[in-house]
Amino acid sequence: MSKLQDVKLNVEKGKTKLVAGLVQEALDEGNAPKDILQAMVESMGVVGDKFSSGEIFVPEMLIAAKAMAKGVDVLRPLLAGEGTVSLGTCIIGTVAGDLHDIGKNLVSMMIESAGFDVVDIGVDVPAQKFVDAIKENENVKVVACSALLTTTMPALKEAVATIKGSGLEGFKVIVGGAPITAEFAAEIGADGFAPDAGSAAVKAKELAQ
Ligand code: B1M
Repeated sequence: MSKLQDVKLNVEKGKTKLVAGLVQEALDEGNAPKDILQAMVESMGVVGDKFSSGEIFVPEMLIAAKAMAKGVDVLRPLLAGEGTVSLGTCIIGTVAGDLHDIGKNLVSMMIESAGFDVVDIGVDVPAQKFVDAIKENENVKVVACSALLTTTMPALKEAVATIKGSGLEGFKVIVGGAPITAEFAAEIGADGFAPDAGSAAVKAKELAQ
């Protein structure tokens, strides 16, 4: 079995103690960090499918997420760049009612590597907390809101409306997450949408200029 396959299987099985070491071994074998990340993202797809079919339950999903986080920790220094000039501050969070943070953390990492100072306000973030964070931080250029559940799409809409209705200016709002489409983003008044972490960083840079 290839090391990449090994990483994939152990993330799926939620082997939190093994994954970091296996990711390091996959790197040592010459696999590119982005390919290892992609393998782990695919594992989460398998985990999601198993959850949908009733083969596994929330605790198994949670432990797989923890295993992936261990692997991402090993990749972080390799995926994140060493931006020297700041493009401004990016506030990022997952909207109210939503506890998913792996995707948000990857987006945060890529936006940081694109040259922003990232202020991560976490998960289950009420709309007003995004506004408070914009007020509390200097030079905010981008506000990034993540939503991973179809049931939290209304909370994303509320977050965008609250931020836009706050009267604060000088930044753009980007949105994303598995159930979010460009159409929905436009409909709720977001300035930008990105389907994945890499394109979120490109979009943030584009909008901040
Ligand atoms: Co949940 N969960 N979960 N879950 N979970 C999903 C999302 C689900 C698709 C699984 C399934 O049924 N197949 C499903 C949602 C279905 C739907 O909405 N229609 C689901 C469900 C139902 C639930 C619960 C309701 C289950 C329950 O309790 N009965 C519950 C809700 C809890 C809550 O949030 N209130 C729940 C709980 C959990 C755990 C806590 C156990 C755990 C999360 C742990 C954590 O994040 N720390 C979990 C997990 C792990 C998953 C799956 C398996 C994996 C999510 C993930 O990390 N994916 C997921 C199934 C799946 O994704 N196939 C699932 C990998 C990640 C890299 O991808 O998050 O999509 P993603 O992020 C991508 C893009 O979306 C994008 O870039 C990222 C990287 O490229 N992106 C952005 C994300 N944010 C962005 C922001 C941007 C731009 C792009 O701009 C700002």
